[in-house]
Amino acid sequence: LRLKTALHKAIDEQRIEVHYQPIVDCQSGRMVKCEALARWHDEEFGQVSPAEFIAVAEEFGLMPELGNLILHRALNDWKTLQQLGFGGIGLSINRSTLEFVNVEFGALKVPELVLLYGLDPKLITIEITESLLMEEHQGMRPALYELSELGIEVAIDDFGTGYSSLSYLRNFPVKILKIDRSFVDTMVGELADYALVRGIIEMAKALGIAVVAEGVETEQQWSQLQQLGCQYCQGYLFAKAMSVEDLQLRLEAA
Ligand code: G
Ligand code: G
Ligand code: MN
Ligand code: NA
Repeated sequence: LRLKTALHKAIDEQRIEVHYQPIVDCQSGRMVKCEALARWHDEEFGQVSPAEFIAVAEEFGLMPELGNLILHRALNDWKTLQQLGFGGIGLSINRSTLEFVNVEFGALKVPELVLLYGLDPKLITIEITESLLMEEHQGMRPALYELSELGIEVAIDDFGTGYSSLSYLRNFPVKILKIDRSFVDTMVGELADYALVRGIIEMAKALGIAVVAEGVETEQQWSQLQQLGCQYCQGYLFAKAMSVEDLQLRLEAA
């Protein structure tokens, strides 16, 4: 597969970039953290979506290297921002199944790296998907508890799209739910989706879990989410993912 070969080369040459999308507090509208999103521009294939190249990396065993590269990039960028005086912004990092299941390369390294880069673990969030909890991989539970004991928060990404068993919200140290953007897309107008979003927010509140609404694109969505008591929003209404240089300019201008 040519894409695999190109990806392997890009990883070796460290040509995978990381962009950052702001997550804002619904009360103040201020950026409180950013989600790290991997970006790959290849000469031959052009801009390849992370959904695609991460799947390729997983299939061909390139995930440990790719995951580590992304992790180092993001933590290093955050260290730089901290040195520039922007130390209060949180960083949310996606970790895929294989990065968690393979303990040797996986989650156990995150706490060590966070400390190595001199970052406050309380500023770090690890995003995982529901399927990861459903499958009950060995080593998953201790890995998540190790994160949370250090103060790193665990977020469930794309919440509502998977096979949502609510029991894992009790059984795992989950601090944040990210409502999938497919619900936010249609919550204005579709009563069922509005009710679903409201239900998720209320349930999370009862469990002491914070909610991030993803894919917020309109003022109307934002004001409804504020009224429902959603804590955080993320989406093009606020900003798209940007390079660390652009993020720095944005922080300096604020
Ligand atoms: O940035 P974009 O919306 O195109 O991301 C598409 C998908 O790729 C999302 O599901 C996102 O979670 C995933 N993704 C982006 N960056 C990373 C990453 O660094 N690691 C993992 N595991 N997934 C990522
Ligand atoms: O699966 P995950 O939530 O990690 O992926 C986030 C993806 O959603 C990224 O690819 C990001 O670029 C995309 N995204 C973020 N905000 C918006 C938005 O407001 N609208 C749309 N359509 N996509 C968004
Ligand atoms: Mn995510
Ligand atoms: Na998501």
